[in-house]
Amino acid sequence: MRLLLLCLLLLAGLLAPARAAAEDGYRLWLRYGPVEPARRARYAAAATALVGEAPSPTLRAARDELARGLEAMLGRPLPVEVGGARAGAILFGTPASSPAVARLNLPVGRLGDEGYLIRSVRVDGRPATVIAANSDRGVLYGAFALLRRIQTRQTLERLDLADAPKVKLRLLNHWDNLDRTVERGYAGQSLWDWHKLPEWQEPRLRDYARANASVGVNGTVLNNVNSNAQVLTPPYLAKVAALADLFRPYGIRVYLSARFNAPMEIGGLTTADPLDPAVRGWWRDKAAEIYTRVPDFGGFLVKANSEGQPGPQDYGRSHADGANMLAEAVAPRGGVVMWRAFVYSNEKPDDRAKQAYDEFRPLDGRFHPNVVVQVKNGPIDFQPREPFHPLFGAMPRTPLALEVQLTKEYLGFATHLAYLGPMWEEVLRADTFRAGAGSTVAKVVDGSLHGRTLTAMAGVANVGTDRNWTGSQFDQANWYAFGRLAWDPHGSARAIAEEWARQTWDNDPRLVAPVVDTMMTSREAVVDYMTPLGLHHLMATDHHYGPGPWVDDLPRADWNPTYYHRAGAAGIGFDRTTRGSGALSQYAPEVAQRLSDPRTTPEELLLWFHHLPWDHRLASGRTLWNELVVRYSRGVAKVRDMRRTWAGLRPHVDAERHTEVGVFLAVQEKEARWWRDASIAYFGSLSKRPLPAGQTPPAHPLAYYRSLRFPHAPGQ
Ligand code: BDP
Repeated sequence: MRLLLLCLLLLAGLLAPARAAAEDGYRLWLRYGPVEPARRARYAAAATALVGEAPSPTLRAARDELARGLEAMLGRPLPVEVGGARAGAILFGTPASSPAVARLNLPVGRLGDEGYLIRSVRVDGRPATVIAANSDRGVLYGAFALLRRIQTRQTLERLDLADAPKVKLRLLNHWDNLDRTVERGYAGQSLWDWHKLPEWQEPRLRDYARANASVGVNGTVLNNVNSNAQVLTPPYLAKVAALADLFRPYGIRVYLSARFNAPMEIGGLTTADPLDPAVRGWWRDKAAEIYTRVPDFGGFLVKANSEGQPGPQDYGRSHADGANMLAEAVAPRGGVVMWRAFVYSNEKPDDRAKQAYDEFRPLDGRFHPNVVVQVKNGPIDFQPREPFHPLFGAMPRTPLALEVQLTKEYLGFATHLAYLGPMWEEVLRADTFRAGAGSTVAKVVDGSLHGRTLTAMAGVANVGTDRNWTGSQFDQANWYAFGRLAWDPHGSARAIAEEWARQTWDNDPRLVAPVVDTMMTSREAVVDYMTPLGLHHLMATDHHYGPGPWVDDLPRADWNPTYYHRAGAAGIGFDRTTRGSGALSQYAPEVAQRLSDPRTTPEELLLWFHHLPWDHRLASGRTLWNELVVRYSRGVAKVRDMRRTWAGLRPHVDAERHTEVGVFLAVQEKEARWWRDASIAYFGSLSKRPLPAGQTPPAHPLAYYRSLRFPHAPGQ
C-alpha cells in the first residue's frame, strides 16, 4: 500500500507542470519578470537581436546577461549575431571588440574605465540601440543599465545616456571568518566555502558576482577585518585565487584583510615593526606571491590598533608607518591599502567619539599615494543615527573612503525592515563646511572637494548562504542601494528605493508607492524606537540584540551604554560642547557653532551633543522626558503602520515573499515594543517623571527587561 502511494506520488510529481521559478528572493533585483502584454510589443521592437562579438569573459558575461534578461522579460530568445543589423538590434561592445560599434564613432573616450553610453542610433538606415564603452567592464555595466530600464519600464526610444561611476573603488567588506561564520552576519554562513575551495566553486558565487556587477560593485574584501593570518598562507591563497578568477569577468577584484602581525604569526619573524627591514621584506615578498596567483589583486584592508588588533603602535610607530609599509608592498602592481580609522582606546580617558580624529588628522599628508583612510560614517559605530564623522573634509591631502554597514548590527538584524538609503544619503549630503558651504561628504568621497582621484566607498556586506542572500527580502535593498550610492554618492535614496522596488517586486503603482514610502520611513522608525533624539549605543552587550541602556559593569568604560547616555536624576545626554568633551571642536566652526547650542542643534542629534534637564522644552512644547516617550511610541506606531501597509499588498505580491516579510514585520513590531518599554522603564526610573497623558506603561517592570539573556544571538 505504501509502495503504491509512493509510486502515485512520484508519478504526480513527474506529470506536474514544471514549477515556475520560486519567488524566494534568490533572484534579487535581477528577476526579469515578463513584461505585461500591453507593453511588450514596444520593448520587443527595440530588442530584436543582440549584435556583437564577445571575445572576452567580461563581454560574454554582458552578452549572456542581455540574452537571459531579454528572453525572460520578452518571452522569446533573441538571436545573437556578430554583424549586420536588423531593425531593433541591440549592438554592444567597445570600438575594439565590435566593428559595428567602431563605425558609429561614439565619444566613448570621455567615459573612463568603467563608464558606458546607451544610444538610439541608425545602422544602415535601420533603427538600433547601442551599448558602448571604452572597456569591456563599461559594456557590462551598460548591459545591466539597459536591462534595468526595461525592468523599471522606462522607454528604449530616443536614448542618449552616458554614465560613469563617480567613485573609483566600490567595495564590499565581508566580515567573514575562515570557519564560515560571519561577524555581525545575519544571513547564514559565509558564501566562501573555504574547505571545498579551490576545487569546488558554488554556482551561486556567479550570481553573487552578477548582482554586484549589476550595481557597480567592483571589489570585494573576502575576510573579516578582525583577520586571521592564515588567509595569507599558500593553501588559502589558492582558494583566494579561485574566487578572483570567478569574479574577474564581472569586473570585481578581490582584496584581503591583512593581520598586521602576520610576519610573526605565519612568517616566523620575531617582530612586525613596520620600520624593520625584515618585516618590510616579508610583506613585499608576500604581496609578490599574491600577485603571482591573483594578477589583479586589489590590495589590503587593515584594522590595526583597534579593539585588540595588532598594529604599528605596538612598536611605537604611527598608522602612517604601518599603512605605508603595506602600500609599498602592493604599489608595484597597482594595489591599494585601505587603512581603517575606526580606532579608540580605553587607556585614553577621552570621549571615544574624538579619538579617530585626534589620531588621524595629524597624519594628513603622511600617507603614500596608494593609501586610502577608511572612515565610518559617524564617529562612534554604525548607530541608527550619528552625525557625520569629523574626519570628512579634515584631511585634504589624504584619500578618504566612506565605510557604511549594510548588515544591520545595530538596526535590528535581519528581521527589522530598515532601508538604509536615507541614512547614507544623510551622511553624504552633510555639509562639512571644510572648503566653504557646500563641502558635502559626498564631495569628499567622490574626490571633488580636494581634487583627489583615488576615491572609495566601502560597505560591510550583509550577504550569506541564506536562500534570499541577505536574511530578509528587504535587506536586499541595502545591498542594492550601497552599490548605487557608491556609483553616484549624489544619488537619491528615494529614487534608488523605487528602482529597487520595481525590479524586486513589481511595477504596479499600487505596489510601488506604498513600498517606497514604507522603505523611506523605516529607518526613522528604528531610530525612534531604539535611540531617539541623538541617543546612541544603548544595545545589549556583545551581540547588540535588543536594549541594554542600564549596562554599566563592562571593563571598558566606553563599552557601557551608561557612558553614552549619561542619564541621571538631573537629565540625559552626552555633553560634547566645550563645557563637556569638546568633540564639537573637531568640526568646522560653522558646524560646531550651530551644534553647540541646543536651540540650534537639530533635535534628532540633541542628546548626542548635549546633556539636558528632563524638563528642557523642545520645539513641540513638550519636555524632554515627554518627547522621549512620545518618540519611542511613535517608532512602534510606525512599525504598526508598515505592517498594515504590507498586509494590504497581499494581492500584489507572491505568497512566499509576502508571508516572509509579514512575519518579520510582526517580529519587528514585537521587538520595537520591547525596545520602547524597556527604555521607558529604565529612563523613567531615573527621570522619576510620570508618562505623558495617553501613553501606556511598559508591559513589565524594569527588572524583567534587565533579566533577559540571549547567549545564542547570531552574528557574534
Ligand atoms: C563594531 C562591531 C565589531 C567590528 C567593529 C569594526 O561590533 O564586530 O569588529 O565594529 O568595525 O561595530 O571593526
